[in-house]
Amino acid sequence: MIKLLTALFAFVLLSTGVNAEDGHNLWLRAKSTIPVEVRCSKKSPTINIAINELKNGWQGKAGQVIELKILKDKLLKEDGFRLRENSIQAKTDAGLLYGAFEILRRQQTGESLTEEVINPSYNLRLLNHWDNLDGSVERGYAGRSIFWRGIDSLEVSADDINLWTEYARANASVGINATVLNNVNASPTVLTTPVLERAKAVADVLRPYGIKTYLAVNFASPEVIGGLETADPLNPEVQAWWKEKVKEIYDLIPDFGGFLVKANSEGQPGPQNFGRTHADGANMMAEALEPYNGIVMWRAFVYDPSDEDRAKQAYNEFMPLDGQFHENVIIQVKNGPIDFQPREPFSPLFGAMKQTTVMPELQVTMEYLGQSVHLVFLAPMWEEFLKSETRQEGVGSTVARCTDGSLFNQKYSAIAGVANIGLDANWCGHYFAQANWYAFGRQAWNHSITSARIADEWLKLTFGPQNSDEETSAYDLEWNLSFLQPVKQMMLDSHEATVNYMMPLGLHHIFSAHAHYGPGPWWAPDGMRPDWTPPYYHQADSFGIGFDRTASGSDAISQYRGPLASQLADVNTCPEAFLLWFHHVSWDHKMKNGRTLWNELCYRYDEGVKQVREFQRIWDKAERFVDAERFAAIQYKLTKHSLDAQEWKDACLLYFQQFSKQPIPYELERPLYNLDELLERDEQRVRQSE
Ligand code: GCW
Repeated sequence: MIKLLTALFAFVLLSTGVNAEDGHNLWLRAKSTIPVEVRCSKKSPTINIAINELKNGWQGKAGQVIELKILKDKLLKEDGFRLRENSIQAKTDAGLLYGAFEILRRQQTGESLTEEVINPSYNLRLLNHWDNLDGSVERGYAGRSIFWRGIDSLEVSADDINLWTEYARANASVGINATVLNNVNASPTVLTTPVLERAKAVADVLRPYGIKTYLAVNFASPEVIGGLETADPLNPEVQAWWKEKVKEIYDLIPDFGGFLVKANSEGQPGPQNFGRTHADGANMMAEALEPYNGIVMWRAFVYDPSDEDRAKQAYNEFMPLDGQFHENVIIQVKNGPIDFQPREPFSPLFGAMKQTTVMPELQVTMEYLGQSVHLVFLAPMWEEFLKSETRQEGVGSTVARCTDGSLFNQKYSAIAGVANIGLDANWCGHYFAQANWYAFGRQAWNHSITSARIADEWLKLTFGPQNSDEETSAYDLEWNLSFLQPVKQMMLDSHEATVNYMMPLGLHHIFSAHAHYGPGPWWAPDGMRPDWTPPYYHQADSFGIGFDRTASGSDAISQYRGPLASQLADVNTCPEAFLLWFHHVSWDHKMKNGRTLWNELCYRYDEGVKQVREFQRIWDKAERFVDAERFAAIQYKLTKHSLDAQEWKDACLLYFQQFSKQPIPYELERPLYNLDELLERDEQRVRQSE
């Protein structure tokens, strides 16, 4: 009987090629491997890891000898490497590790290996964890923190070490080399000695994987935990306090990276509390860190409930300070001028601050994109952003080139992603959200890589057949055609689909309440800050819809460079994807395809819903290629995703229809909900969350 069962089991395995998986191995699933000999004359913990990865993952020629070599080479940047058939050469140990992961990825994805030099686009490729010391994660949708579980629970367990090692390995495999362990809404407690000791334990695990540790700090720390009467950056006692604290950190973590600071933003303390500027505050910290080569990443995410358009405020605040920051200060700017919306134009600070190092901040966790429920591949959104033409230094001065050091003379170049990682077995809440962690790493390493290539790699590594036997080549072919191609297309379409059913044509921030999940174009409780309510952003009225950011409105367009500004300012040349971001447009405005704005809006929302229904179909057809566990979980989420898309469409169209007073084009599907029902449902949700 047992024999029979085993045979049956083996048959099922062979015929489907899929084992049950919980996703914990990410894109690093175990593969059948082939022996290889790896040589290196230098020894180090990092090189050991590289050697072991090659030995445990080799799928190239049997019996091949690979040589790892450290050498000086003008063509190689710090973490870069040169690949040859029989060797990996690099300037640093980490470079060898990245080279090892590159070879293995190519073997597993079937990409060829020619001799080439591969350098990273940014020196600093970091994750920002919004993890609180109590173990909760702000805007986290994948369980609790992997680093913290409360200040009464700071001892380090063997499980911690295992998990941090897996985390480090996953990051190194995509080139991420830095991490901020805690929330930008930082508790001052993070700088107390017991907490720093736990940070040291994390740093010790991450170090061999080439990853440096950073902390987010609270500007008021000298007052709150240091017992000083002030945190004024120009006060000598405050300066001495920071120097002392920095020394304590470096005694524990000799390669500590530096600080990330959210100051004078959303209620956080900052130098302005003492009548000082952001430059005064950042420079004071930079001076403390400078002797150790540490850096300060100072966030530009600032806005107040004033009469000024929120989209303009970061630029207004920071542009006058250009040139005043120390060399080891980097201004961290969110990709768009508002806040990680499904689609935003790039922030005008990119390329404009020419004497200051500026780094993009992307959000990997999907606060505004369906969280861990919707299936959204973010690479196309980031690709669009990185390729945006700022026109600051003529054609070709894309955001990528304005930040990677190729246009401006800068010592550091950096890019950050707000992590989507938690204690969930699959790390990210949604299996497809793993692709966004992967994509962030790949784009930070190579900002010119296409989203299609990233999706291709990720799908092969995450869902591909694990067995490379000759006999299974028919299966591989089938897999390529019937799984890889359609599922890849689904990923590539998923961001645009989300924009369609949530906020097409430049609409933004029309979420209900502070959960930032469901639709709430109506949401504006009495007494709420207007810039936290959707009507502030969509401005719908009987004439039309959209935020007038031209010279007759808030004039935010003037913050963009000449030729781009004039293109955006003209309603006829402004890209339609940003139409309602920059213009208040009449319901009857003629779109490029001849439809009226109202009709086009209806078509877009409808299209978004149809796209998600198509994703369900694609996934159902993929069933035979995926293990039951992952298949069912994704299928389940897609059902909810579809329902949500429908709700978004009905809520927005029925609400805006009160202003347009026009019918939804009759050829389109009718709403399935009515507005009162949706309002009632929303109210209930808001009440529950309070
Ligand atoms: O996107 C908003 C979030 C806040 C976040 C803030 C920020 C960490 O809603 O939760 O706070 O941005 O980026 O500082």
